[in-house]
Amino acid sequence: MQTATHWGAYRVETEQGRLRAIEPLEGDPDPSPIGRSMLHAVDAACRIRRPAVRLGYLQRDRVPDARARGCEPFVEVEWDRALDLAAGALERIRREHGNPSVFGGSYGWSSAGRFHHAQSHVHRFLNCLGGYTSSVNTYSVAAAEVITPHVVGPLYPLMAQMSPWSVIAAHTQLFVSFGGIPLKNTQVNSGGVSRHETRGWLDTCRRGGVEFVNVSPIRDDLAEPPGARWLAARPNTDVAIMLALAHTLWTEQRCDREFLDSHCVGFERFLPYLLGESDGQPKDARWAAPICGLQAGDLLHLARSMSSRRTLINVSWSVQRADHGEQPYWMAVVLAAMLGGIGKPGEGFGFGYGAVARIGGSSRESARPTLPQGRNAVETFIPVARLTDMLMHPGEVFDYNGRALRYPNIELIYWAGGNPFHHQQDLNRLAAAWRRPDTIIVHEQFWNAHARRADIVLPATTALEREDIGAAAGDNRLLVMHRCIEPVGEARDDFEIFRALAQRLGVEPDYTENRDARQWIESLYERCRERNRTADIDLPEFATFWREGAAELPEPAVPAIFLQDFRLDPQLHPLPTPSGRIEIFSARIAGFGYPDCPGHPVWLEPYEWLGSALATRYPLHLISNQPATRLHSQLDHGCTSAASKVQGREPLRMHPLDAAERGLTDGEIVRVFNDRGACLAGLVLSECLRRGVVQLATGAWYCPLDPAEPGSIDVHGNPNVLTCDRGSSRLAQAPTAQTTLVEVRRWEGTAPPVNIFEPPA
Ligand SMILES: Nc1nc2c(c(=O)[nH]1)N[C@H]1C(S)=C(S)[C@@H](COP(=O)(O)OP(=O)(O)OC[C@H]3O[C@@H](n4cnc5c(=O)[nH]c(N)nc54)[C@H](O)[C@@H]3O)O[C@H]1N2
Ligand SMILES: Nc1nc2c(c(=O)[nH]1)N[C@H]1C(S)=C(S)[C@@H](COP(=O)(O)OP(=O)(O)OC[C@H]3O[C@@H](n4cnc5c(=O)[nH]c(N)nc54)[C@H](O)[C@@H]3O)O[C@H]1N2
Ligand SMILES: [Mo]
Repeated sequence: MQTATHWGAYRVETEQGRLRAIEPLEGDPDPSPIGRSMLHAVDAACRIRRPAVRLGYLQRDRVPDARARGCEPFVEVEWDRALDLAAGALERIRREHGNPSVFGGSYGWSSAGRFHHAQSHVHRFLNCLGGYTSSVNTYSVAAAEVITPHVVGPLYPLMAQMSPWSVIAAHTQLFVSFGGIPLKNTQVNSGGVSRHETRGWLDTCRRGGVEFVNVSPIRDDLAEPPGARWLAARPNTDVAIMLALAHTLWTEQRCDREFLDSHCVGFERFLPYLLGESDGQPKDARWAAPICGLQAGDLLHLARSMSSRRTLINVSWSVQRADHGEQPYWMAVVLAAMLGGIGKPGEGFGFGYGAVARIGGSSRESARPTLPQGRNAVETFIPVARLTDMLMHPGEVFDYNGRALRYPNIELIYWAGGNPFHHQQDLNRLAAAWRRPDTIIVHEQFWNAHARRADIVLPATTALEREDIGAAAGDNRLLVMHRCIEPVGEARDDFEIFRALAQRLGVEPDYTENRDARQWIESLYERCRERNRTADIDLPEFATFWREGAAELPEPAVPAIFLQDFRLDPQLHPLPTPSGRIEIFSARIAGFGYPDCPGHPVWLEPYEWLGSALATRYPLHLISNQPATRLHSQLDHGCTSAASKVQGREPLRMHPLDAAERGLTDGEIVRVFNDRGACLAGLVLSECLRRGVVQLATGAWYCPLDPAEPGSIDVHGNPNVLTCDRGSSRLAQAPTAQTTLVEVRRWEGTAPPVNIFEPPA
């Protein structure tokens, strides 16, 4: 038997109905160690085995107190009782407050598998009931998603067209990456990855002589190939660096002025800013050096190397997960335009090489099976990271991408397949806001912080307990996912839970279309096969696919060169921007009149950073990046993640000299804090960090010492008790997790136990 996960494909062996072994599927050159965690995680003590309802919610006729959410014991109930309660709440709240009062954004990665995709089922189910308040954009790339359509075109089509590694290996001479190419992240791909190839491609690049420059606060963001040049920049200062490079290109006549004329608009509106004619400050290397903490000479040298080699500029997704995160993406495009290599093989810009496995992979655009979600009759939405603001400020107006929107009044939250108590910034603020709605319904597999803060908890199966199809954009393989074991406890598929609710609410035929899960899987496959046939791609019929376990999609015959058509003929192949060209100045954005996102890229100080006054109190910049040992909060209780912990806490990396200044030693428990919150972590000393920067990956299950006390210290090491919940700008309102200052001190005395992996009372 086999299964597919976001971190790879695995062969599964069972014995008497229990998992015996999970091994990477043959043919994967670089499988992920995250897979090892699955074996014992699936039926760990923290697995949710039965439906459960918060005590106060069951007794709400007597004690109607939503404030007790997260602090009260749960009562296990029969499925029928739980479903009646959930259906009753959906019925009552929609009647009393209308469908916009139901929040069904349900953001999150859920599990791989095209049919049992929990978030899609939430949407489909709520659409059958007349709709819900939704969310737009992602935590991953929200600022990029909103800025790039104004500048070069919609983000996802652009990323799908980016040149594959084979082109880079053959043509690029200098690969300059802001935020590195962290191989830890290429373990993962949304929807799955059948072969991990990035490490191999980086080695091919090395053998081909590609030089790498890593502009990042952390050296091992580009550990392979070895020998990359490290420019240890202060976090959130990438735009200042890029401006200085641009200034050098211009003043040393290293610009491609022809390309700026023929393929871009608005350079003349940007130039006075670059040269300081509009504000008295030239954005030269001498100006940038003290901002970014690099030598002016290094910046001049880099600009000269970039203009004399075939250069690719890559910006990691993390770079835009920050205050004014729109700017580095815009400015990277402007810098690449000034170099003039856009559309030539191995030159120009790239977004997110190293963010996930698929970027730089070679695949032909073709259909994958997808569950139709129906139409949402409610128009109310929020930019995804404005979750807490929405709950705190119903009725308030806010800006988003040229529009004034109003936060709805939310009375019911429905969530399946995501963990806001992992992903949202400033968890203390979220915890307070979470007490406001009337009802919170969650489908979960494990008793994590999110499940513990629900009223009605419905236990969901894992992918190992159900059949499905594994397939991801950018991956050339469709995989059969077998039902390897019976559901643990009384867990049910999300689909079956919604079917039972739909039946109670009179919309079962709309939701199921009279198909069971196997019939759905077959029909999604056949629809995908049909759509591929119109593109001359042949897939086997379903029975053959199921028997053989996999189907291959063809790779493109010739690797695509990113934006080559546009380069060759911008009239015939215009970009999908207002002018059809690269917008160095955007009249549309300028027309919005946002001081935090004007008409061309600019350096704007983040609300907190190492150059701000706050750094005297909180002198360390916290990077809360993606964890190497798990997917976000998923499998934090598995062996791979557990092995990385220090005294049971999430590891916090710090430069040895910063530790010495504070009298801290490797391996001890420290308290990380700022005005928003505090957590414990286990100290790891490393010279891979720039001084003044500490790193604590996301995903340790949030475990406040006293959940009833607002702002109680998290004893496990979740960085989102420290991050700030502010939008990147009025344009994108994107999350800004990477803009965070903290201080670190020794934790005196015995550290409180981490009991989050035991089920709640
Ligand atoms: N500080 C900081 N915060 C961040 C980030 C950062 O870099 N720094 N990164 C952000 C980014 S980019 C992202 S994408 C988000 C990720 O945030 P999420 O996607 O919300 O994180 P996950 O831990 O993957 O949560 C998925 C949840 O779904 C559950 N689940 C899995 N499969 C199923 C299923 O089939 N059914 C049901 N019902 N549940 C299922 C899992 O148990 C898990 O609790 O975090 C964001 N938060
Ligand atoms: N193993 C694993 N892989 C994953 C995930 C996971 O949870 N686990 N999550 C996946 C998801 S959802 C996403 S969105 C992608 C995210 O992909 P990214 O956003 O690229 O990932 P991060 O690890 O957050 O950041 C990469 C590096 O950027 C650097 N960095 C941070 N801030 C700055 C800055 O201001 N300037 C510069 N120059 N560098 C900076 C940090 O040192 C960090 O290590 O990863 C995916 N891959
Ligand atoms: Mo993400």
